[in-house]
Amino acid sequence: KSDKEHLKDNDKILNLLDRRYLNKSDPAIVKHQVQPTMKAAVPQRVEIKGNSSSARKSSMHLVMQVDMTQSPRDSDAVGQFGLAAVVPKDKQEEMLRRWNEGHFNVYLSEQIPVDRAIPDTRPQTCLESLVHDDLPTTSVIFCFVDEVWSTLLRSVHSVLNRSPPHLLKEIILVDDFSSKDYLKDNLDIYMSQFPKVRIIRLKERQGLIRARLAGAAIATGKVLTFLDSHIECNVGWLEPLLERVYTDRRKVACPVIEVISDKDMSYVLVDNFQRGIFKWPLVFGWSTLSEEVIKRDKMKDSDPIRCPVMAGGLFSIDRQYFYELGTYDPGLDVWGGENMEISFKIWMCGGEIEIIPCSRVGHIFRSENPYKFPKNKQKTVERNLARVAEVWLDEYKEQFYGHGYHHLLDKSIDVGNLTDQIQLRQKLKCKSFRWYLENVYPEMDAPLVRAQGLIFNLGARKCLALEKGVLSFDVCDLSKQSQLFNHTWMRHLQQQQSCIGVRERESVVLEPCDITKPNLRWLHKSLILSSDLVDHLIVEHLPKRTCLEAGAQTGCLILSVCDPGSQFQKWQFTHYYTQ
Ligand code: LR7
Ligand code: MN
Repeated sequence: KSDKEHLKDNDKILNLLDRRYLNKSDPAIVKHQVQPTMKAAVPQRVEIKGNSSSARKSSMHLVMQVDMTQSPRDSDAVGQFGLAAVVPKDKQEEMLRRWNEGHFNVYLSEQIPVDRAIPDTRPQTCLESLVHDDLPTTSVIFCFVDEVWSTLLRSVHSVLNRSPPHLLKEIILVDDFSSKDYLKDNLDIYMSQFPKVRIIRLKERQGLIRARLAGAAIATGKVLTFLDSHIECNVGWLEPLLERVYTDRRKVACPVIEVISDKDMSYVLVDNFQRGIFKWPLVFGWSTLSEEVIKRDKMKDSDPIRCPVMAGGLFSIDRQYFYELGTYDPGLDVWGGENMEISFKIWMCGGEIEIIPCSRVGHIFRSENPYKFPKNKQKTVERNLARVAEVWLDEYKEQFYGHGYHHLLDKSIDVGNLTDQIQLRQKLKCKSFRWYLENVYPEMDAPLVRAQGLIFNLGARKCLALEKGVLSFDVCDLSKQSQLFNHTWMRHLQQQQSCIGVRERESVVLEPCDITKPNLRWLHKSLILSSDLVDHLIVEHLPKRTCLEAGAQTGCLILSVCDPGSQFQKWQFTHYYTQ
């Protein structure tokens, strides 16, 4: 898109803002500052001379090694140094009562200093890593809805205290229409001591995706850094992220996400060599790199780790590149799926996602969302994922729907208009999902069908054949095209464009395949055990269990009440790709 078009998009996003608050947040006079007890160590300069291997000629320096909270104001405070905090017996009740305000130990969080020290968990090798002197500036964007006061403050303080001032252009707080009073005037007053903090408020609940976009729309830093609003940035967290973006603007850099315990608020370091992955149906997860890969690539624990997908909440991206990529799909609502969307988009359209082990940020993982979804949570997330699948997964979208999301096709749920997203993908000339799987995530198990080959009937002791539009049985022969079928992710029994289906509850028919039609879907599993033994073919959409049967006399296909003992109802493919 041209710059003009970007501006138009941004205007749309800015219209979501509650303009009453826009000027209020402008830099105010510094009233009082949190008193540092120790100055940040002056970064040591290192001149890069002659033919350095570095692509750029500018000089480099070591990353900040100490921050002012390393030696905190109150070393005896609760939770200081990231240690576990204990709730006194007489406060247990209060603790439990307040838990649901944030679905973590809100009581303890309040006792802990907003600028507590946490252990520096960077691997040893990070001590030697250099960053350029002329790194780009960043705008840090926090969006939140009804965030707990103490954690929001601790998040902001951790950025202010542990980011080199010249790299931190601003901190943008985007209030996604919170209902809590303390997030209104009190927040404005508190933050007015920090000229770099800007607050914007949305006039309606938009969800984290459009809230982040509103923050991005007013950001002025060269790099956008998105963070969740219940985090603590660790020492030297920022420079390694910016360094990566600086070396290549198409690199999207994520910190290692460490754990702030929801129970005792302790800072827990996580294992090395973790990367972000997904499983069907687009479920995010972590996976440790294998020993072989680490050995093969001679990886140090400080080396960037390529990630098929990012967790979603914490990353730095070149601002202009973010807009070139078309930002997020603004049609995604509230929460969920946007991490898949941006990850596929980045990789398939020429970028890269990396975890940078020298950058570490703690995050409070909560068992439940502490805010309400305007509509049902499951439906919201499903709809978001369906948008992502429709735009990015190509032929693999059947795998998504096939892993428990068939119903999204049936009820013809409204995923909204996708034209812009599909056009964007074409305009950016993004690669296929198959390319992504082969090149970025080859470990992913992604067979295009569930089972394939001959379909052998145990009673008839013959194989199913489809000749001239008629189904029959024949002596099994792998070389005959007419006997080769797929059991697809849409649970179709399919040969080319033809699918075996059920009409009027009783007859077996052939129809053109159509993923939206439930009468073409067959469950393939054993009736007796709940294990994954494959034998019966059960009509999926009928309320009473109805099975596909080889008619003993007639030699054709019939439908019968499922019977675990009937051999004529048992079917076996020659090849199964999944259990
Ligand atoms: O409607 C909303 N409006 C908001 O502003 C809903 C949420 N939000 C804010 C919220 O206050 C928070 O600051 O958005 C941020 C993220 O929401 P969380 O903290 O409830 O999300 P999460 O930590 O449970 O989930 C992860 O997945 C989300 C999927 O949409 C987002 O990408 C989150 O940013 C992401 N968090 C992380 O990546 C941190 C590590 C978790 C893991 C794995
Ligand atoms: Mn979170």
